[in-house]
Amino acid sequence: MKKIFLAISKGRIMEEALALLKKNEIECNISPNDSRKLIFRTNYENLQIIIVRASDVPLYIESGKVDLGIVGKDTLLESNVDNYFFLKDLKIASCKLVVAGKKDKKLASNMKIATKYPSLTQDFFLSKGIPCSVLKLYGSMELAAVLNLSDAIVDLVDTGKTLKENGLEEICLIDNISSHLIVNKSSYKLKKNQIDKLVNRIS
Ligand code: PRT
Ligand code: MG
Repeated sequence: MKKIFLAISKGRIMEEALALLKKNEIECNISPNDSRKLIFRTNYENLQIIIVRASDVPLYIESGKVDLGIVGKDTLLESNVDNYFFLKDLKIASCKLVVAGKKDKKLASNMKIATKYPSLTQDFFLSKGIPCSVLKLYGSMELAAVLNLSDAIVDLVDTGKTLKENGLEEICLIDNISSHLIVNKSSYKLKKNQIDKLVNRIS
């Protein structure tokens, strides 16, 4: 039986993904929460779990070094990687991708948008026929809108608390987001039976 490598995004996706696997009786031999290891053996056949930064998952899958990935749809929309197949919407780490700004802000031509998703932001505004300029930031997009560094932001919203506490509001929805299970295209050809069996197991 061939080894199967599954990359899981660090942070909140990891928490929910490990819980989902556990519910289906798949567990790491050592808990990734209590260890500095990066590769974990599991109790399921030849499955090994790798914990990586969310935005690195698409590259690991593209390279084929890792067969499967659990990654946010936001990260997939932003990446330009495409040699993977979508296997399943795991419906975990759900949130919304939105344009947000100060009260009563509307979408308008030549807005300056702060975001950690420059590529999908450009695609979204282009699809609306609204030209915009994008400011790539790495943390706390909300601050950019509050300080008028940008006219609006493109960011993820879960409870809405962060927007509210900073006096911001949703302007429009771009997409509903959750974590997807994806597979490298050649891995799927080579290990189809093993992968299908694993996917069916994760219900
Ligand atoms: O370093 P990087 O931020 O890329 O990754 P990370 O290791 O910090 O991971 P983490 O934990 O931030 O997880 C990122 C992934 O979780 C995203 O790619 C999404 O697919 C998913 N996810 C789900 C979220 C949220 N919900 C979410 N609410 N990622 C981030 N947020 C942030 C949002 O950016 C905002 O700052 O939470 C804040 C809003 O939350 P509410 O509840 O106040 O609305
Ligand atoms: Mg984060």
